[in-house]
Amino acid sequence: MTELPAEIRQRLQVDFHRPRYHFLPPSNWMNDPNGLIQWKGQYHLFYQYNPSGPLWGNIHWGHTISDDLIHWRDLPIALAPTPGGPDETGVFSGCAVAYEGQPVIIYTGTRGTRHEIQTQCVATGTDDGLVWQKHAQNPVIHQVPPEAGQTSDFRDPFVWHEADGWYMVLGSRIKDQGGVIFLYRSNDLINWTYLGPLFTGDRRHGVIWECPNFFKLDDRWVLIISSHLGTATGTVLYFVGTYENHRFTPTSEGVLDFGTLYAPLSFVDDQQRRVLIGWLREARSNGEQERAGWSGVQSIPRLLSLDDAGRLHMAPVPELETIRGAHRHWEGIALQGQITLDAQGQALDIAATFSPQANGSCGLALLAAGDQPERIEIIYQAATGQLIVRKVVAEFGHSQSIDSRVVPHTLQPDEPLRLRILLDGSVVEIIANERTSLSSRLYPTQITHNQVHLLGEATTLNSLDIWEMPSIWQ
Ligand code: DQQ
Repeated sequence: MTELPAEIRQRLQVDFHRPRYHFLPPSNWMNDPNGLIQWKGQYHLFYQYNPSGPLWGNIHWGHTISDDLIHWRDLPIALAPTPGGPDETGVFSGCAVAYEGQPVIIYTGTRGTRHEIQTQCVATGTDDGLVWQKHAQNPVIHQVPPEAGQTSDFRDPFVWHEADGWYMVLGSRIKDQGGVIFLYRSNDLINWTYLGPLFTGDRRHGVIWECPNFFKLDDRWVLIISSHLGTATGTVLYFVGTYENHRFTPTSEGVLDFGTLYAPLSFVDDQQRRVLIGWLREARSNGEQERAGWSGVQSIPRLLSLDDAGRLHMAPVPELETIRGAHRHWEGIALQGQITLDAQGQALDIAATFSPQANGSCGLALLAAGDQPERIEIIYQAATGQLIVRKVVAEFGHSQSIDSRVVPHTLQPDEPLRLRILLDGSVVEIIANERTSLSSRLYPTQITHNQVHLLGEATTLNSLDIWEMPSIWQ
């Protein structure tokens, strides 16, 4: 008998590496978020999904729905490859919009065993958004613009509406140069006119650009791209600038996430909030993913804003606060070394504010167990202006592997360090001062590795709040 999604979730609940309050499918592989839309008041999240196993391949669109961006309900698969169709080897990433009273998905279909033929396709949903009909005229865009100098990377449509019609950006690459975003226009989402490259990168910005997002935020335009480094998936970059005559000119740029978050997708909800969700990649071998039976998690949705310096700010949606459980609070502690806190857990929401002196350092260790080395440390060093994430995991019961990530994070004079950390099984989302994001994964060897240590030298802890987080699936 086929196991129901709820039964699968129940069975895998004993796996303490599985997140409890982040979305992931009942089992198997998930990567990019797709088709984010608020339709008839409900949030729809689609996702790149392999229904046949926990590794990438056989890509469909999975589907889930929510009233609050936190609690999700599993729905049947929305899109599957059609044998002989333009998406016969994969239903790749894309977006969803509302058009003439119907929800419409625009996605990339692939053909060929290496997905080397990539075209853009359209599907229309029923009123409840549950059943999707592929358009008879698919593919609606099939030719890579000649200036690309290649014909195999051309994907991930992101569509928005302007006073004079619909616009689409597509991720691609220019041979021997780097990533490029191509721009199109349409009146009906079916017939598209090519308007030229919106923006072209160079080798510094990666070889292929995937999953573009392009939108106006306040009075500026933001372009987000996932930069594929050629061999493995890479980093998410953003550019802020102006948009005139169908060309984008950046005035500032930054890294959206220094860690495991990739292929994010954003949309505007009925509160006019720009909300972003990203795929939190695993950091373990294929064999381990197969043994676990699942792979891939979506980030907690984040609200986007810009500061005066043209930096992208991100904060978890406030809806997350409504599910917080038991709470502990500390304040006004002069830090001189490690303090083991009377707070434990592998699913926590943490908000901390520190004032380090010029030579100070401060942070937290999570998933720790007494003096054992296994843990993840999140440390700020004031002298170098660096945020350091150091992971130590036991291997084969004795030796340790150490993995450190060091990223720049400069504070203004008198600006405190503000850390928001969402710990959830093997997921660690870290956002410093709402503008430096570093998402990480750590797979503790024991369920008892759940202590929180406060770390610091020459630093005042202004405040620390820790909430235990529940499962969203009960
Ligand atoms: N994942 C999809 C592509 C996209 C990539 C395939 C980014 O559409 O470019 O699963 O992770």
